[in-house]
Parts: sequence; structure tokens; C-alpha cells
Amino acid sequence: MNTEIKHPTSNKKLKDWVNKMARICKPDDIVWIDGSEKQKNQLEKEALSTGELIQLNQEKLPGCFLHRTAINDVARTEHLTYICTRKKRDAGPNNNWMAPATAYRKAKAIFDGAMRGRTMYVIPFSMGPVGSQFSKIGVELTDSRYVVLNMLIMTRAGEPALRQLEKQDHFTKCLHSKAELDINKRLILHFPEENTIWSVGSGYGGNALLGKKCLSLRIASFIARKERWLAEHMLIMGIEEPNGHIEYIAAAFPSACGKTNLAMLLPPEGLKVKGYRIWTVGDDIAWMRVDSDGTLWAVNPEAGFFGVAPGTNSHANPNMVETIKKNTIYTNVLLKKDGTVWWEGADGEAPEEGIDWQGKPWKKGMVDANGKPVLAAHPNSRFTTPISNCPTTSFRVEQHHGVPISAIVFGGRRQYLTPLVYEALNWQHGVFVGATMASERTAAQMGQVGEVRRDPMAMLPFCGYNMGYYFKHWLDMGKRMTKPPKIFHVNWFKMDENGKFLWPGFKENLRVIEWILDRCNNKVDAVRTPIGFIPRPADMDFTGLKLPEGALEKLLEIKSEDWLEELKGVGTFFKEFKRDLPKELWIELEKLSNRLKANE
Ligand code: OXD
Ligand code: MN
Repeated sequence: MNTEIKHPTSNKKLKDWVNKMARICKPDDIVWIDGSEKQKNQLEKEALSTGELIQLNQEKLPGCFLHRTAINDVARTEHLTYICTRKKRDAGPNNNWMAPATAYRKAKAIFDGAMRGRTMYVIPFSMGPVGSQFSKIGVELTDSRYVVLNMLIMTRAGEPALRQLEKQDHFTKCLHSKAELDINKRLILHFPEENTIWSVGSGYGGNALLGKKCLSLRIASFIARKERWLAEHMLIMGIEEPNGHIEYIAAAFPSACGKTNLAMLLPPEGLKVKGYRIWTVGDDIAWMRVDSDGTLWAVNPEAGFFGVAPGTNSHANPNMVETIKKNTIYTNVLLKKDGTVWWEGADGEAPEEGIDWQGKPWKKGMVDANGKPVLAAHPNSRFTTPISNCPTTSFRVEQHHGVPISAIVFGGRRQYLTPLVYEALNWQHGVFVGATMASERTAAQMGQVGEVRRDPMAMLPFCGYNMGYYFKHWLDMGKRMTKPPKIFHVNWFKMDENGKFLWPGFKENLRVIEWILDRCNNKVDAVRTPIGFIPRPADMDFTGLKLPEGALEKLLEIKSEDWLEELKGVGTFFKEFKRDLPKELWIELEKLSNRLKANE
């Protein structure tokens, strides 16, 4: 390697670190990413020649490419993901923990010489608008062109971030190498006390695009507690009322609950006549701060969407269908003969044939040796696409101040227990509602169908420290606000006794959000129940929607005996945190239990 490489920065800490990491990884060359179109085109050209990317039909999908990952590298590998704090207790029962010295030693052995014969790209990037008080700068070193091209979509990468590093010394040090893409030599390590991430052996987005889950959630959540703000796994959307006034909400859902679809929904016909419009600020991550006015403000730190392809179609998400027509990188989907792409649940008929996500010839109706359909696209196939492509992108995504949050919405997938919507009694109770969030497994997931999995605030795989401290931090944040957002819980997935969904979901969800905003603006009263406030049916607008007879009653039904049973599971979950669980949550559990018993 050319050891005399001239780095385009005067930041000594940055130069020293790049040199030190290069001595470990031993790349043939080092290239700094400047964010220019020219450099991007050059990288695309190289990626096409190495086979990392396949060019798609440029007439139908301009600026779009296809990438295939290794077959065993198709999702986040949570069992290989670690939080490496000095004290194990600080990582908490919610994380895998490794001592920092052990983690560095193990990973160094894999990183050693891993970039021989390759280029090390240095990507300076900003999460959040460059220079905003919300924003954080990171620098990712990687030997993957696919990672560089995705980071250019997902973050604000290049010159402006580099210029910011002339003014500040603190940045998240992100080291990534594909190495051998060997699952046995794969580690995703976070060192929150050193603002450092080391990821090796994977090229999958969630493991390799280090600005996303690793920085914006795991490392950011740790920093946020120290700096007294919130880094959350939440969408941010604006709802414009007919008079032009826009209210913003932030919402957290576990995977497979339609977070991206909700973030950019089109109003249903019946409400469209009222003049509502939805504005998308973000679909996955929210960074939120208490402003001088005592309210909560939020930005989306990302600049793109990393969406799941299967199931994306004009019914579920017409805006996303529009968004991914240009400048998009598709990963692990079917390549059609005409150079376009397809996945299960895409618009229209399945094509007769194509090349599947593994690069093998595929034919419609194909089955494997066990008679099971051969999937054209991997169930976790993805697209990476700029947020600016989206027809509903909020004009405030680049505003340094972010958007004011009126409501925080938690959600889960529960067949029988949880009503369509309820409002927490106050902030402390709302934190309890978030901390007890859970979803049932669907047939699409491994394990027992219907089994309840706890996923507090949808942050279980993403909280970079002990969640007991995290709950306490949430409680403290509430005390710092003079006008905290109201907290709600929604469940789009309630079923009748025959296993039929009671609520149509998708765009109709706006009717629930309308009620939520009416509550925030004190426009409607509500029914107080043991679990919180639920709507009076007359306060929800069902224009143009005909629910089956009795459906609304079932959607809003609360069965005390079922909730008391649920609380047993909650208690078991809380006990995992031992003395680190804030006493306020035990108090909320007891109060809820008493209210339910009084209601029996
Ligand atoms: C994601 C996830 O990819 O939550 O956003 O897994
Ligand atoms: Mn996510």
C-alpha cells in the first residue's frame, strides 16, 4: 500500500485512525469518498465489471442496479451482534456482551489483511442534516463498493461531512470489511464507550451500512442517554389538515407491522374529500430532543429508505412503488428477462421466468424437491432508495430544527388482546405501554405461531445499552417536557373468532390517526378503561368504510381476564432486568392490575 497517501483532511485524529486501520486491514489502496456524481459513476462502472452490481433496464428503471448477497448473508445476524462495554451490566440482559479487549482481539484476527488486493474506501457521512444540532458525523472504512453506493443513498456522505470534520473532532469510527463473507468469521461489534463500530464478514445492509442500525440506533441510543435526547426505531410522518396545518407523529412498530407503508400512506377516499395529505419525514429512525419550548422535536437521521421488497405493491404502498422507479439499488430480488425486477407480492402477474435471488434460472410455479415453491426473491430482499424520490417527502426533511412531535404511537401485532387503539393515561403510563410492547409470531416467522415476543419500543435488537436504564431515561425525558407528546398504542391486526382481520388496515389506518390527533388537540372526549382511553365510536370518521356488523365493538373490546394473564408475561419479562428496572414500571404494572381486577 502507498503509505504516503495524502488524506484530504487536516483532522489529525481522523488521519491517524485511517492509517491505523489501514495497517490492520492492509488494503492495496485508499480512496476518499467525496459524494460527487463523477466518483459515484466510476464506482458503479467498477461494480458492474466485478459483478457486484448488475445494470437494470435503464429505460424502465433509470439509475437502478441489482445486487445479490452471499446466500448465507441475507439478514441481520443478531446472534453475532455484540455490545462491548467495560461492564457487562451496562449492556444489559437485552444484548449479547463481549469484553472490549476480547472483542478487539477476535475481530482483529479477522480484519488482519482482509483488504489485501482491495481498496479501502473512506466515507465521511452525516446522520441528520449536516451541521444541525441533532446530527452526528461518522466515518466508515469499507472494502465494499456496494456499501459505498448504498451509504451514498442512505446518508449524507462526502464533502459536506468532511468539511464538518474540519470543525469537530468527535465522530463515530466505523470499520467494515466483507473479509471472506464467512458466517463463521462474522462479528458486528459496538463499542459505545469509544464511539466505535467494527463489523466484519457480512455485506448485508443492516450489518454493513454502519450509519443505520449500528450508529443511528445502537451507538446513538447510548450517546442520547448521556446527552439527554432519544434515538428511536420510529417512523416520522406529518398529517396535513385541510387548513394547511401539519401535525407530526412518531411511531414504533416491530418488523412486519407495516411501518414503511404507514409513513407514506395515501388517505382513503372517504377522508381524501376532507383534504388530508401525508408527509413522510422518515420510515425507520427518529432522533428526538426537548426544545426550549418544552416540546419534543424530531429529525430522521437517514437520507434514504432500506425497504423490504416482498409485499411492496400499489395497494400496500403506491408511493413506494413510485419511489423505487429510479436511482435504486435492489438486493436479492428476481431479475426479469427485460432487465426489470420482481418479487413475491409485487404488482401484476408473476413473470414466466427469470433469474432468482440466488442467481439461478427460475420459472413460474417451480417447486423444490419437497414440493415447496421456489421463491423468486428472498423474503428479506430489499431496495435502497433516496428519500427525495418519494412523492410524499416532507419539505422539512432538511430542516435543522426537525419537526414538533404531537403524538408517540406504539404498535404490535396481536390477534386477540389489544384494541385497535388506546391512549396512555399519562407519560409514565405511556412508557409502561412502550416497555410492554409485544407481537405474535406469524406463519412467516420461525417458531410457534401466536407465541408472544416482547419488543419494548421496537428497540430490543437496537438498544445499545441496558434497557433497564433506557426505560429510566424515557421516564426522565417525560419530566423534562412541559408539553410532552401524548402516547398511544395501536393494533391493526386484531382478529375475529374465525381468524379474520377485523380492521382493513393500510390507508384506513388514517382514521385512527385522525382520532389520535383529535385527542392531542383536545377536540374529542374518550372512554376511560383500565388500560387507557379508547375512542367513543362516534368520534371516529368512518365515511366511505363499511365495517362488518359488530366489528367495531370487537376492535375496541377489552377483556380484563386476558389482560391479567398478559401481565404475568410482563412481570416475567420485567424480572429479567432485576434491580435495573425502574420502580415506576412495577408501580404501573400493579396499578393496571388493580384497575383490571376492579373491572372484572
Ligand atoms: C430494518 C429492521 O431493516 O428493522 O429496518 O430490521
Ligand atoms: Mn427498522
